[in-house]
Amino acid sequence: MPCVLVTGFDPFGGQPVNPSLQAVRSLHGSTVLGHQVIGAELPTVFGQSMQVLRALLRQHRPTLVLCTGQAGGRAAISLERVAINVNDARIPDNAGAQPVDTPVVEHGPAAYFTGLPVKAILQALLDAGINAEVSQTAGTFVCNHVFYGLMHELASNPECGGMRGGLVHVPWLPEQGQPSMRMAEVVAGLRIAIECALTTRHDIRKQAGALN
Ligand code: PCA
Repeated sequence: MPCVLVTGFDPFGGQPVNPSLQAVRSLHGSTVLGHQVIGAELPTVFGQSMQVLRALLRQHRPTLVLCTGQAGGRAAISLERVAINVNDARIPDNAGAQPVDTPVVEHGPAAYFTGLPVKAILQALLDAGINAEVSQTAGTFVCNHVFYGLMHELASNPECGGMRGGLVHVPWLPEQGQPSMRMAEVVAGLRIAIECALTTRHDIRKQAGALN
């Protein structure tokens, strides 16, 4: 059976939980449109997160890769449009490293666009009544690091030919503070994002505001 790889991060920055990891655990083992969903945990650590992700790509050879992470302060599922070649950490990662103004990939391109059809996913999520937005920045911490690393891998590693992927941020859970989204809604939203990505080859072109 073809598979979809969905990753989440371990808790970081003093938070007791990470909703991305909880959502991924809940999706693990399910089937979406004939694809088995493999949920996996990435460490919130520069460098090591990419080593784990590369090993997962080699092991599972997924059709689609959906990386997810927590974005405190955001109220909506954020469909990230662009990954940039910068590590610039405001806080230490879970191994104590805090790189400032270093490239994710030495001599790599400045940025990669997502491989996900973000406008089509936005429309599908809003149609389902789930708060969603297209985001123009995934930040410069470990999520952007993994997002850029994933897109670089998909673009440059022949073993990853035909794979598509990208990253989405999810809000805090209600118990972490506000703004927040309930876990059931996050999981439903990620499932819709997977379905839409699997069935949409070419993204729709519509101004985000016109989709509300
Ligand atoms: N969010 C962080 C890293 C891990 C996570 O879940 C980020 O947005 O970079």
